[in-house]
Amino acid sequence: MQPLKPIYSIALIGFILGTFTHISISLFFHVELPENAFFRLLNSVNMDGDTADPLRTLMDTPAFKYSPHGSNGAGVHVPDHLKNLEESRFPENNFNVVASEMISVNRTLPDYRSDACRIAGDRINTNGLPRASIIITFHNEAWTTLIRTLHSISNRSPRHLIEEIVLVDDYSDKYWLKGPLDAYVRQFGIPVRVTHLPERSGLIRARLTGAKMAKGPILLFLDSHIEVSEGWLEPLISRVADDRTRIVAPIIDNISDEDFGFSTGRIDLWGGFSWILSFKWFDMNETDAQKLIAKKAEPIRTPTIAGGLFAINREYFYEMGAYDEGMEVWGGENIEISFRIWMCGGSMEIHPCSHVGHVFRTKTPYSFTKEVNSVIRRNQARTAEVWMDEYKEFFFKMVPSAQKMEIGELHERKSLRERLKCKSFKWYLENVCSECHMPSEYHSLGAIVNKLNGKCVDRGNRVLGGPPGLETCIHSHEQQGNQVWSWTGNNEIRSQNFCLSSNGSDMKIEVCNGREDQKFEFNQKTGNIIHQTSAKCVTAAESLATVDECKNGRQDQVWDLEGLKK
Ligand code: UD2
Ligand code: MN
Repeated sequence: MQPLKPIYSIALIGFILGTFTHISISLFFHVELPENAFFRLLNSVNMDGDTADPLRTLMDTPAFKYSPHGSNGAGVHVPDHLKNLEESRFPENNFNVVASEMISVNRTLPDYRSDACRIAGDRINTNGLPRASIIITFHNEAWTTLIRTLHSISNRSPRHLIEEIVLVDDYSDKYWLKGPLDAYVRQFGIPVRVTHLPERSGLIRARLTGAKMAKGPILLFLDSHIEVSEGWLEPLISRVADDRTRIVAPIIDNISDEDFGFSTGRIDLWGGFSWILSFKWFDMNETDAQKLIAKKAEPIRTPTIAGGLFAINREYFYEMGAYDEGMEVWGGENIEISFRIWMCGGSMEIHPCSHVGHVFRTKTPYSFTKEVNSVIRRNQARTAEVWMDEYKEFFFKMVPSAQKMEIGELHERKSLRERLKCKSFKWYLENVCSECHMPSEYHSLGAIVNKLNGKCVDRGNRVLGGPPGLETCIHSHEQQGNQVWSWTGNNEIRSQNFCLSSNGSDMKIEVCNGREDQKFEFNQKTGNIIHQTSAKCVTAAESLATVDECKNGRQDQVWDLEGLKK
């Protein structure tokens, strides 16, 4: 082991003294510790028992704020002796909290904007712009991710554009998110107001509480584990200031849940939704992508937003019915606000010049009062009932259990829709979401049942490009989604983005592409499904559907299309 250089030894001693005796070591604010010194420091912390607390104390020391790990958005390598800790603490937040604790809460990030965006950003006259109240709700967020969220906002936003940061603690049970947090946030030049909710409200109601506290003319909602990058704020505010009915979201970049490396998100994506009403990214078509490349700094119109990060005019937020207070905990509110804003006269866009990183994780770490899926489904069912007209059937066919669920009073939301004179869901599908996977015209919706063996066409575990399966029909079961097909107005047989297709000798499940080999006609008299280009009939084999020459009276070529409109 090499001896420490004097400067680092001094820093280290100051560091430890600062940790345990709370002596200010502001002298060392800008000391960057080399890697081995930093690890020695971590080693010096007693790793027995509750290791979280000494590490967290460490986080509070000014020197920690300048840890070199993760600088410039890099991922971190957790040293071997911390591997067990890394693994055992992962479930706390379903991300690598040990990696997060190694990274400075003030870490640097590159400027992720394109040249065009930088030029456009410089042209925004921020003096006349309205101020935003930033609203962040959290339930048991990790200390370092929450604190880094605040530092990144404070470090990379023009101060005069922020009215305040409103933090809503949604009934966390970690003590450091109470008093220590209240004390910590006083250091920012920005007023940070913290409220601790007396009961678990869920993110939707917690955001409503935050919005009520907010004083700025613009509300800017963020998640509690994000990092903003240079120039993120100006385009969001200026677009909302130009048109108060616009909701503007940033590009959501990825902060790895494994090593906290920051990587930019794709800009050629827009937001849609699936038949089960979850948010879904869609690839931009070639023409739009070309246009985007040509006008690099232009916002992208999006039918839905991911939900966590967006700016909205505060008065407009309330005029449009804020959020549905009947929704619980998590999920569904993003699709609800998207349908509502568009159908009731507003618009939504993603600004490619605003980059905000977010820690995406594979599952939610929260305790839900009820079973998690049923909470989300209930929220989605409320959205379907209020906003989707007859198209709600797509959701209820996919998720039959939601139909029988108690979903609460809808009167208020339905009268909101009337009061705002909102357009129909069909209008939304035709004018806003025409490239989404839900057909605005369709002849049937539901199972496709064979007369001979009573089995249902199933996309189940079939691989793309493989033949469609024929399986025992499943009724009111969650897997039923695999047997829900729509014979659409343009003669596809579609299940979400999957279409039946044929080359005239067998059948395949493909991604829908609008081409002729994906077109079928249904003959209501004979019950035949006829492939248009080959004029062959869809025919049941043992466990899959194929095509064969049509013959009168062949029961394996007779089908029943559930939900056929006569
Ligand atoms: C996405 C959205 C999220 C929200 C969610 C659907 C992004 C980046 N994130 O999932 O904002 O729209 O979809 O509901 O678009 N929280 C509470 N109380 C709770 C549960 C969560 O305050 O009971 C907080 C949580 O600490 C976080 C925010 O709500 O700050 C969103 O939760 P998430 O990060 O678990 O959601 P995410 O990003 O998976
Ligand atoms: Mn999140």
